[in-house]
Amino acid sequence: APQFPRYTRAEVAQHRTPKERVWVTYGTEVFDVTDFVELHPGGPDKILLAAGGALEPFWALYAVHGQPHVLELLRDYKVGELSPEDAAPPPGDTEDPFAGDPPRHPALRVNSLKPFNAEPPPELLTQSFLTPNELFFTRNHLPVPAVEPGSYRLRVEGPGGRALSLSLSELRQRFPKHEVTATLQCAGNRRSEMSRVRPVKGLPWDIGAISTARWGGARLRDVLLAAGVGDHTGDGEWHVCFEGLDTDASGTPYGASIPLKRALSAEAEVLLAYEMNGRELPRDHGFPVRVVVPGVVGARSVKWLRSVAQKDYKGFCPSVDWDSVDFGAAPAIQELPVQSAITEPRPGAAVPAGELTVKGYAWSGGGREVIRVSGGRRWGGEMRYNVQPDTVGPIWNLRGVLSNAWHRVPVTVTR
Ligand code: HEM
Ligand code: MTE
Ligand code: MO
Repeated sequence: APQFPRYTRAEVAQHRTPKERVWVTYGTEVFDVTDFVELHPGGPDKILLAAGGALEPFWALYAVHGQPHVLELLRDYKVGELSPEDAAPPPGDTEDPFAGDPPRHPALRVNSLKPFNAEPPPELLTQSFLTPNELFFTRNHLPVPAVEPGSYRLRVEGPGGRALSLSLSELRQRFPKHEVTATLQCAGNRRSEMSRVRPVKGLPWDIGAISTARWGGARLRDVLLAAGVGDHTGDGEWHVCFEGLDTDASGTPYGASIPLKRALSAEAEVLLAYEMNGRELPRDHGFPVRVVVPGVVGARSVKWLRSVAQKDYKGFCPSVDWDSVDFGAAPAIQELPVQSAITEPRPGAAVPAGELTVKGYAWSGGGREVIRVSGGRRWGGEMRYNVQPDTVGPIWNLRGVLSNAWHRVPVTVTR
């Protein structure tokens, strides 16, 4: 058998483009797949997402690779072995408050590491209708709480001092499981386009702070009714407040609220979810229980849920939510406006003259149906006669939220 040279992971990481040659690892072996990039059945852009690192996290998501002929093909490109000290990942730092955060998928585009905020690459966002859990965008304000599922309790406060304390198994057993396919979008999605008009505050999200999953859990309505919360309060100023287990340095938890009317509505399908795409909720997305409010700004879908309480008006609910902060005395953002964006081709791409396939997503926001998506001179979604604005200028705001103008992607046409 031939003797292969040894390389460190850092050396492999220097090979990320066809110019530097494209290297990847699989197990403890190193491959130079530069000459396969253009031949890849899944497209050259996708293989390049793994360039300079391990294939396993990507192949785990795209099962077509689990066939013998794929490994055989890879064998032809072997150029080395990983050096022994690099075969295992480095140990974690224990002083760091974020040291207990979970491992993440290398394809995620990180906007902030601590706290962790990241979005899927556009090409993978539209590879499937349901976003794989590992690629679902993540918006954390604080370290991820470590929750022991056996001792977890959810506190549900009803009127007149009544309260319910539910274990995870009680939540699963006492209430029927309900499933909802819902898209979550951060109010700051596409903020970076607003910053190009004039600088704004907040994380520089590209078009990926939006993802879709099939959520499973108890209906919030059922749990509230069991705690004695009912429709008797009318629809005045009543809200339901949610608190997370993630607290800041002063001990204040992340929190948000929705109107009681929506919380009790069977049609609104608000969930206390413990499953995401048929699996246990991942730690980054709120393990063991999170709220999912379909059609409403992501900030209301509180993760690592510790309490639900009915309050007589919104002022009593905690609010440390900086990416959808209230505009003065105006009511907080709830339903989101119509949104769409192009995921392929990418800005700056060279494309052949002639017909071109464009991929993207379109979403109605408030849970209404999509009527049409217009292409040609513009890319815009139209939902129940609610259309996207053509430019960012008139909707620009200091917080950089609700950025939903027509998405423009400049490309170079080659011949
Ligand atoms: C399909 C090889 C990396 C995504 C395939 C197929 C092969 C292949 C042989 C066709 C399988 C079949 O249908 O029999 C490779 C090799 C890679 C690599 C050798 C690395 C050296 C990646 C990466 C991604 C990816 C990093 C994702 C980020 C896909 C997808 C398909 C595919 C989505 C299915 C295409 C379709 O049918 O739509 N790949 N792949 N591949 N690959 Fe890869
Ligand atoms: N819940 C808690 N407890 N802590 C948080 O930081 N972020 C919110 C919301 N729920 C947050 C939270 C925001 S602003 C968004 S957009 C969504 O979670 C993102 O959900 P995801 O990370 O599962 O995509
Ligand atoms: Mo958000």
